[in-house]
Amino acid sequence: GKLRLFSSNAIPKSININEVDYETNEHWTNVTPSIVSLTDRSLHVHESHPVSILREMIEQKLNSTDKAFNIYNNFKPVVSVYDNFDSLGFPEDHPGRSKSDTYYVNDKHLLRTHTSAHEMKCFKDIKSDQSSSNSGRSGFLISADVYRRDEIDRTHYPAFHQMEGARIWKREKALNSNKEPQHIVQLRKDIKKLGDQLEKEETKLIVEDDKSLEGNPKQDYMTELEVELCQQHLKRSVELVVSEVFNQKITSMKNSNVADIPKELKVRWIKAYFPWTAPSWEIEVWWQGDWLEVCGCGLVREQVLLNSGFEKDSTIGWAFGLGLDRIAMLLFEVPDIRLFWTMDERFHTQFIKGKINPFVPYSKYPGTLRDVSFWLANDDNAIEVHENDVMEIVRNEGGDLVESVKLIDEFTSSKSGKKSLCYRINYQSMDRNVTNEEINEIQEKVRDELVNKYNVELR
Ligand code: FA5
Ligand code: MG
Repeated sequence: GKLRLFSSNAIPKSININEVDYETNEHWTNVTPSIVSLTDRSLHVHESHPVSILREMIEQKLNSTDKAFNIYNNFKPVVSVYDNFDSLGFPEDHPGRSKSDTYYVNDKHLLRTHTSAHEMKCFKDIKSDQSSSNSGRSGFLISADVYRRDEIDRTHYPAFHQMEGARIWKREKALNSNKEPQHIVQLRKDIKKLGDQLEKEETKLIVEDDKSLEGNPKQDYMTELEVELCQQHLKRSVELVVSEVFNQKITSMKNSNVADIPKELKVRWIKAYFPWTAPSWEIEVWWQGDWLEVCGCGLVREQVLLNSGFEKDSTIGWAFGLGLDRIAMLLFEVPDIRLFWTMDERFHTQFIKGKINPFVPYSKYPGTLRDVSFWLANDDNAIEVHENDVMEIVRNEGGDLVESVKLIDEFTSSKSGKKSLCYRINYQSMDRNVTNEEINEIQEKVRDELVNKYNVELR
């Protein structure tokens, strides 16, 4: 859905985020006060927050065998355009870069859209540990809040959480042809350890894996054997995370005598594309009748390793990026992603560090529907904008009272050639009753803003 924009609203000269002042840029700045207010919450490090409980569970599992991973949980959300996109080889015209999908602070800074923005920094840390012969670790886990302009509903929120993981191996040339190089020997050992751990879980994974690399080619600098082993290590590591998390859920269901306990865990590997990994995959988990997209991953492109200071041909490795919120919603039976951001104690007091228990709704408040219909301007000076811009107005005025926004009617008048749109907004609070007066006031502001920013003609 595209709408037409006339004037852009006034933006302040500078914006303060996490105690830093950023100069704004009239062509780029599109962060809003309601988004900025999320940037200092750091929910993923609040001990008893579901997202944090999940994060710790995964960190512990992955570091349980050989403590290979450095852990980073305190990176701030404003990053450079270079770190978020360029360093990872995103082409200039990649849609992820557009203002309709990404929150820009100015032309050089944005709210990270993924935790991959910190890969280079963390690879550099490993490299400098190696150089100082601080034996060091060979991987990292980064958890953080990430931001994307998106629609609003029960499972979509403009902020969510990811965990990035990576492992590398230093390559060694074989000393003689009878012996495999040390890193191959090491990889085989590491894979075996993961396999042994997976075997121990009570509910075993049933894995569907199309291993063909057709349309998902390997990098030239790696041998076929390296690709095969690195891929196995990556997939077994991600499977271990999935297995751990879902087995803990199944155990907690057994303890509370839930009837509908799954007897097996189906997962599937699908080919994917990311600019900084090759080959690349995504994993999905079958849960209560749906495939849940959990994680994207792949073998790290050598260019990223070179950008991070590793010598040519010296290193191979993998990376993954896992979405935490949807898994946390499922583990803790949280019906609406906005609950993670509520300030209501009745939500937060229900959870404790290290434990999975289902959320008990503390009360249900009715929603209130309001429609807004308008004619779009039909003028040569109009500027095209994305439907997300409309979502933004509603979100700005209504904040977390907005449960959903749906386009319910759309037609073009045969007489005037003008287009009419009707959006239905559901106002609903997770934690209190909202009054009609309050909603009318918000709805009035939404209508005003639509006129101010888009020059629409209200119906
Ligand atoms: C990425 O963000 C890549 N950075 C992942 C990656 C890392 C690939 C390292 C390769 C190497 P993607 O946009 O698919 O990819 O998001 C990754 C995961 O985040 C998804 O699988 C999903 O679980 C979660 N996710 C994505 N968008 C949302 C959203 N709007 N709300 C909640 N979770 C989301
Ligand atoms: Mg995806």
